Amino acid sequence: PSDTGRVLSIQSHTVQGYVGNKSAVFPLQLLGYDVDPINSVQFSNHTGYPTFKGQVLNGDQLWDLIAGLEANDLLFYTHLLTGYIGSVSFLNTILKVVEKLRSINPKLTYVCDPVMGDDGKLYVPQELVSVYREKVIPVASMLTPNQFEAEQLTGLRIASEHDGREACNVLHAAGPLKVVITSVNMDGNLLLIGSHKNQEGQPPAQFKISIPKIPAYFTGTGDLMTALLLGWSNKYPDNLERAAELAVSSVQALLQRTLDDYKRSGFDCQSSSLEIRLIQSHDDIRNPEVKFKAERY
Ligand code: ATP
Ligand code: PLP
Ligand code: PXL
Repeated sequence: PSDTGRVLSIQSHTVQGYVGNKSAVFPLQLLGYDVDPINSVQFSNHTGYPTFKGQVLNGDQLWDLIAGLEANDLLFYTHLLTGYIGSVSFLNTILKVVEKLRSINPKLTYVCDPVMGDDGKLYVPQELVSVYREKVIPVASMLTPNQFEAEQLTGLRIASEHDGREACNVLHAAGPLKVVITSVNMDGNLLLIGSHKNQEGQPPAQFKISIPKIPAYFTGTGDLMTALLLGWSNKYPDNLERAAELAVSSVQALLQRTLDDYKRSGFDCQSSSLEIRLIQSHDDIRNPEVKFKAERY
């Protein structure tokens, strides 16, 4: 429990636009963290554009960077953050990284966004699902799946709030003390469901935050959300509700600014995914006004 930390963030880099490390590093720095990014890919832009170019880091190349840090005694981290991972071999190397970092700091917090898909569709190879389920979830401290990912990991269908809470229970049983299902579609709106297992043998403290759905599609918001949840839950280690309120409030202020900005320029916001106005939202990240409140179950 501390106000700051040193985060190793293994995520995508895009030259243009904000996904992966581009949407996680700046906010964490604004919240006072030292962030060391490893870029799992370097692409021209995110993959939702008509085309993209660039390079993919493989597991051996990731391990090479870790070995370089270790050789200079530079492997002390308080947090590891991972997002979109495209292959089983890279994910297996991440598991080696977790083990290595914990051998140096047994208290390392591993925040895992198990990015696999959305809206009923996988966008990673099917084999990744079982690696996440069997090997990654057990070593994660905090997990931030969306509805589809929570379903993939638990085998449950999430059709109600009750199902969402049950999925959190199943995920806790596999390891992580903190679980946030970042969005569940409910009657056209979004619901965030949070769950914090404080004490062994006790049921977890659970809550929800209702979020009106903005009629547009954004890219990189999941990565931003997980980074903010890491940042705030480290500052409020016993209050996941508070951390989630702060994170959601920042994201919503940023999305509103993004939408307003596109509209001002006469852009048709339904026609394609919007690039978030991350830098312009620095005040909303540093000092969010809490407009979205958690309701306890
Ligand atoms: P991942 O695949 O990285 O696990 P995800 O699919 O949950 O993430 P998003 O669906 O982008 O990521 O949602 C992350 C957060 O962004 C949500 O909790 C919500 O607060 C916000 N958000 C995203 N899109 C919208 C939208 N159209 N309207 C309102 N809020 C949104
Ligand atoms: N589409 C593709 C092809 C992706 O690789 C990703 C990666 O995470 C996404 C969509 C998801 O973006 P988000 O994290 O905003 O849900
Ligand atoms: O936001 C997730 C993400 C991560 N990495 C790359 C992406 C995306 C979303 O499109 O293209 C390369």
